[in-house]
Amino acid sequence: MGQRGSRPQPEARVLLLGLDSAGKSTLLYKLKYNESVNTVPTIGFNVEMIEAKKKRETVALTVWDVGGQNTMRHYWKSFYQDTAGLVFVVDSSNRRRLDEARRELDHALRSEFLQGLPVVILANKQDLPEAVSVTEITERFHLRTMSAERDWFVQPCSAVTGAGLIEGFQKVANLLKLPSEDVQDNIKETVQYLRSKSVTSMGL
Ligand SMILES: Nc1nc2c(ncn2[C@@H]2O[C@H](COP(=O)(O)OP(=O)(O)OP(=O)(O)O)[C@@H](O)[C@H]2O)c(=O)[nH]1
Ligand SMILES: [Mg+2]
Repeated sequence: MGQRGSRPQPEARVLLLGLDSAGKSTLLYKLKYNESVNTVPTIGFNVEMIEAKKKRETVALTVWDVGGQNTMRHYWKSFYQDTAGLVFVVDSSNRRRLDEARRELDHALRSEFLQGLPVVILANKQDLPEAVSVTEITERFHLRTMSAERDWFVQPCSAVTGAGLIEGFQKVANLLKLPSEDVQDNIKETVQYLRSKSVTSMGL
């Protein structure tokens, strides 16, 4: 991109959070490589670059997938700065953990770095018969009360079939505000560094 004097491709950072086993890494690999990968719990983070349309432009999204186990949640805040949009993944088949997921989302959204940012909730594992609906997730997460603070959207999806994944990331690309040029330059530098080292994941 950025050929023949055209503006460089816009860049934005998207943070992928959710409880352990929600399906974050599975869906990121499905989206990026269209492959079903047997994941292990993420102790650290994975990072992948994907593209999405924003109006008439193509935006490069740097997606940071941070482990969701209890001990990992403590590190989530180190990834907040310069984030333009949040994608929060929920295991829709695990009704028992919906309140825990909601609490963790509420806690993250209280951070000053995430004020006003759009959040797309991916209601994952919709391929399973016990999956709860978008309506139930909207109610259980009290999302309607959040409307004054930020844009939000609930997208049903399945990391196994791939259904709904592109739509979810398309939605966050549409809702997010592109960061300042300085932040975009920082993102580019980070991406170049990661590429030069062939790093797509790192332990913490
Ligand atoms: N049926 C079904 N299983 C899924 C889906 N997405 C993920 N899984 C399974 O859920 C388990 C956990 O998936 P991961 O992608 O490792 O979950 P994670 O959110 O990255 O978990 P942490 O790295 O611990 O935070 C794996 O066994 C996946 O195969 C889905 O959409 N449907
Ligand atoms: Mg993971």
